[in-house]
Amino acid sequence: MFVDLDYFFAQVEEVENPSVKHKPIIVCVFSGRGGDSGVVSSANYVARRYGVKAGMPIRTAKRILPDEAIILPIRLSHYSEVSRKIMNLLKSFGGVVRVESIDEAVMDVTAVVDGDFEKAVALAKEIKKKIFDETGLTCSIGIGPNRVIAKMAADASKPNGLKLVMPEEVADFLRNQPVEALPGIGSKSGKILTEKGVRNVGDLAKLELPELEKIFGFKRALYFYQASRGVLDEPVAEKPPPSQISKIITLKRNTRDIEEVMEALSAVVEDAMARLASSGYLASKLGLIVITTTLKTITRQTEIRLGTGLDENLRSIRKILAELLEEDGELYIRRVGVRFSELKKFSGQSSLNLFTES
Ligand code: TTP
Ligand code: MG
Ligand code: MG
Repeated sequence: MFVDLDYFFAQVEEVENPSVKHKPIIVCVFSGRGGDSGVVSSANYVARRYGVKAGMPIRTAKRILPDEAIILPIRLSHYSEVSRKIMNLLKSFGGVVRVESIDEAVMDVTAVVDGDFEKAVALAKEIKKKIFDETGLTCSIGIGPNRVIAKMAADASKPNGLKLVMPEEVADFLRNQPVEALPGIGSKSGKILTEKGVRNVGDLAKLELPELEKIFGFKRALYFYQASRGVLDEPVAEKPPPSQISKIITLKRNTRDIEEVMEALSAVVEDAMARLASSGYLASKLGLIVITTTLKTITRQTEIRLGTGLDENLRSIRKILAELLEEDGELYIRRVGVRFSELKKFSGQSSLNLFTES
């Protein structure tokens, strides 16, 4: 079973402010280099009707959207919190849950439904209702004999969809899908294939392994070979725990002004904390990463209490940074980041306090 939230970031904004519901909504990542520089992160389906999509420059989106469009800055730590809540709901239904990204998860529910696809459909309906009741968000769920088919079924059912592809329907389902619908085929591979006259998955499934290997190398060729025939049967396994979570950015200009660096770091720490929280881990070490104008990398870390809040983490980072600057009067910083490490699993209670306590 594959679960993907519909227009996730934009839908969170919509649900929290229903008055914007029927308007085009785009959530943007402003680059911080001024004006409208940056890209679209998520657009609701109203905005998509105008051709707005993720990855598009904000300027382009503004040009094609009407005046009443709602343009919002990304709130990643908030979406991560919503995501974590939803992933925990999914885990409460049993089965193996592998979180694939902030808005998608693949679940092996074979044992939960005794291998019965109709029961899986009933379970998916329950899951959709639970997510909606708890968060107000819709998602799309695909069900199939393996994860590739389940993901494609979810994509094909969007938005607010539910689609089952039975084992005996796999060949028909795949035949007429465009090759780009196959997970892992991006626009680049898609283009190479189209140029060879391979337009849909049915065409792809006619190619033999050696032929694919010449174009894509063995590993990808084998994946395309199996996936296009609907026979990819990787088991669903939970992800191994991360060993660290880090985030690094380039400063707007080179500097050794502590206030300037700390201002940039506050968003960096917040973002890393959001990812830490949504991963379900707490850190006992926090490190500062500094890349100087001479391209030297300096890392230095400190112990922190499990579950420290944003302000406290910023104080720790500031202290390390002040020491570095004091030790070396020639140090000018070009890039800066933070790293949480020595992670420990935490379970149950909300980590909301991670963002609010001081
Ligand atoms: P997706 O699931 O790819 O997209 P979506 O949820 O916005 O829309 P859909 O209904 O088609 O599933 O990505 C999940 C979130 O990840 C998305 O809301 C925003 C973020 N994202 C980006 O920031 N940049 C991107 O290029 C993409 C594709 C997604
Ligand atoms: Mg989505
Ligand atoms: Mg997704």
